[in-house]
Amino acid sequence: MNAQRITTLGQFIIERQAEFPYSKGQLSRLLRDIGIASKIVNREVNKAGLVNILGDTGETNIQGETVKKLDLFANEQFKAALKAGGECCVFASEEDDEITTIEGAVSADAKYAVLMDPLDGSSNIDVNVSVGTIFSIYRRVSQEGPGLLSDCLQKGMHQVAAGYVVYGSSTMLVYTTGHGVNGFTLDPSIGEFCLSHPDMRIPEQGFIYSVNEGNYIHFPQGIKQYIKYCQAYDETTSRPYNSRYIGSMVADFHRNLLKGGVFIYPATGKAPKGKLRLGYECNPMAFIVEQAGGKASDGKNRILELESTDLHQRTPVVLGSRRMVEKVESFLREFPDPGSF
Ligand code: P6P
Repeated sequence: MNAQRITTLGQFIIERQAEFPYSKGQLSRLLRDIGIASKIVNREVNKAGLVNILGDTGETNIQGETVKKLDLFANEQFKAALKAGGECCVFASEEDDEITTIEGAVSADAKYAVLMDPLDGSSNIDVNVSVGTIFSIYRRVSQEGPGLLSDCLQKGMHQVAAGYVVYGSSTMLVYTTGHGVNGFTLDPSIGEFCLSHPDMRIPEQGFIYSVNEGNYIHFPQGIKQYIKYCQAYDETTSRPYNSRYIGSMVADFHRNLLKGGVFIYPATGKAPKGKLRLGYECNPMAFIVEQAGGKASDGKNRILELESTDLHQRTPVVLGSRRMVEKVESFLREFPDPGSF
């Protein structure tokens, strides 16, 4: 019996190297570095209950959120991998108030800026629900030497690569370099991410909506109306839809990418500009979903065209199956809130 051909992440990256005619392999090496760090983080996530990295550090990050020990561990792992890899000149993270400039010889010709949410959905860590890592990669715009904040504050349309790792029933790494989306599942027996989901496409229409309905009272009128639309009975459009919300963006996004669906985090009373961050959550996921045939907006404007003015800037977000995002946008137009969007 022919052994099924296994394509590891490393092999795939090298095979696709030709997509970057001007690159001498730096982006490939950068993606490899992220893949390696993900495997280390995965090892700790999978035994979080067994070692003393559960629970809180007692610190809070710039978001005012309690920092879980695994958050800190993941942040340090990715930062160390990027520093050692030598291809990254500046690193920005949900866990760090400011950018980390990477200096010294290794970054003499490092030409990439990396933005990252090292462990998204961390509130789920202690209850054994899937969490994830999200990364976004830009070519630097500053000239040379250590990277600058301006390298991290670029429009999402200028990303050269984006991806996520979902630490769930299996661990998967999904990424794009602007030539489609490919998914790799970690095979623990060989310690390699193996190509399992080539050329991923999100269904144009799905039947899952993902939103924290606990915030319903604070939602814009158009979002309230859309939720009622999803819950109404209509056989011709297979409604009511299923409501699925894990509270971990990577897990919610990944399910919707595979099955079709729409993820919505609108402006709320507690988060008047939305909760999710443009730089290291919405832009990378928007790049991926568009490359998979879907759509991503703030309810009106394309996410990838939003101006990035602050490292931890928040935005409302609607992303997933193209027709579902367009339906949400139509409700927001039909039921405008004064001053929203
Ligand atoms: P809420 C996790 O903290 C996160 O940043 C995303 O992963 C997730 O989608 C969202 O916040 C959940 O927020 O307010 O619904 O608990």
